[in-house]
Amino acid sequence: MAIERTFSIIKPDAVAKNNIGAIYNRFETAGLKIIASKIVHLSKEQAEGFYAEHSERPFFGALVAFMTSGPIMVQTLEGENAVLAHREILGATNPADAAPGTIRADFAESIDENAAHGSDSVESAQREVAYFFSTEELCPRTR
Ligand code: IDP
Repeated sequence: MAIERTFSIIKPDAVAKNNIGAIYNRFETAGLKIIASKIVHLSKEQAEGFYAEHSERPFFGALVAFMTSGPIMVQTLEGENAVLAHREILGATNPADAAPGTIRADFAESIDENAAHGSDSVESAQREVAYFFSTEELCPRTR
């Protein structure tokens, strides 16, 4: 099993509903370790940059408006096969399709406001971690 890092966002809807702790509990129960964490309120430019790959999609404007509508929690998670392990506990993009017991099934209302983000590959994770955290801010577990 490879030890990987992945990037996670608790989106404005879940932060507004005070679900940060409940979602962190899901990470820790799944064996994912939080090695960096902060609360931030994205600017329009930051949100557009983060989601640049979706810039031609019809929902891009709504996605940027939502992601800048309030604070988000961003974190780097570390663990065995962390990218896939995190995506599994996150559930499908549309909460209506998300498996019971997943974060999006339990905390999200709609595909537009779906509670959380998780990197979809090791390569995406590297880019996304670096978008928010410097190397000095990452605190790997030594015990
Ligand atoms: P993911 O977050 O599950 O990786 P992506 O396809 O990368 O899904 O889409 C990024 C985000 O864009 C989604 O989490 C969701 O908030 C939003 N999104 C994706 N598809 C749609 C859609 O069809 N309508 C509205 N928003 C969407």
